[in-house]
Amino acid sequence: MSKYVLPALPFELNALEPYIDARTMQIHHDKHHRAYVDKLNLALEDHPDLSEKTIEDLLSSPDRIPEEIRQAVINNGGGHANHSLFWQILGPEQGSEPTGDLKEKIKDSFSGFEKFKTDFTKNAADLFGSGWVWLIIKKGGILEIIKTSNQDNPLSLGKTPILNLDLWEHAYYLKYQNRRTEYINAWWSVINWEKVSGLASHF
Ligand code: MN3
Repeated sequence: MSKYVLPALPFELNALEPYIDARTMQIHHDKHHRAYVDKLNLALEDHPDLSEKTIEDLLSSPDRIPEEIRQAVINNGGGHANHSLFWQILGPEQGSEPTGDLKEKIKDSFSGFEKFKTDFTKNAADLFGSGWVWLIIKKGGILEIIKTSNQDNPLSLGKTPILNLDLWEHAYYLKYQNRRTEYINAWWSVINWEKVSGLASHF
C-alpha cells in the first residue's frame, strides 16, 4: 500500500524572506501540510485501492470516493494537493514577470499582466473566510481566475490549476496578522514564473 508523503520544500525555509518569513514557512509546511497528509492517510487506511491513486486522480473524481470518507479526502487530500502545488510555484525573489508563451496567454485572457494582477489580487482580497485563489488553464491555453473555499481543489470541478494563493490565516498571520492585502502583495514577489510557465506549456 502506497501512502501519501509530505514533499520536501524545493527551497530553504528562509528563501522567501522578507516576503514570507522562515517561521511561517516552517509551521505551514512541517505542521499544517504534514497534518493534511497524515489525516489523508488515516482516512484511506481501510481503502488501500484508493491509496494507489495519485492525489490528482482521487480529487478529479470525488464521486468515486466512498461516501463515509469522501469529505475527509476532499479536505485533507485537497490540503495535500493544494500545498504541494503552492510550494512549487513559489521561489526566491527574481523580480520577474511571466515571459514567452505564458505572457501571451495572459495577454490573450486578461488583456495584459497588470490587468491579470489586479483581477487576481481583487479576488484574493474579496475571498471570505479560508480558501484559495487559482489560475486555471483550459484547452487552447485560455486562463481563468477562480476562488475555492476551505481546501477544495479545482480538479474536483474539472479545472486544471497552474498557480494558487493560500488565503488561510495560517499562511500569513504570524507576520501580517490581519493585513491580508500586504501578504497578497508580498506573494507576487516570490512567484516562480518559470515553474508556472512549465505547467502552462502542456495546454
Ligand atoms: Mn496553507
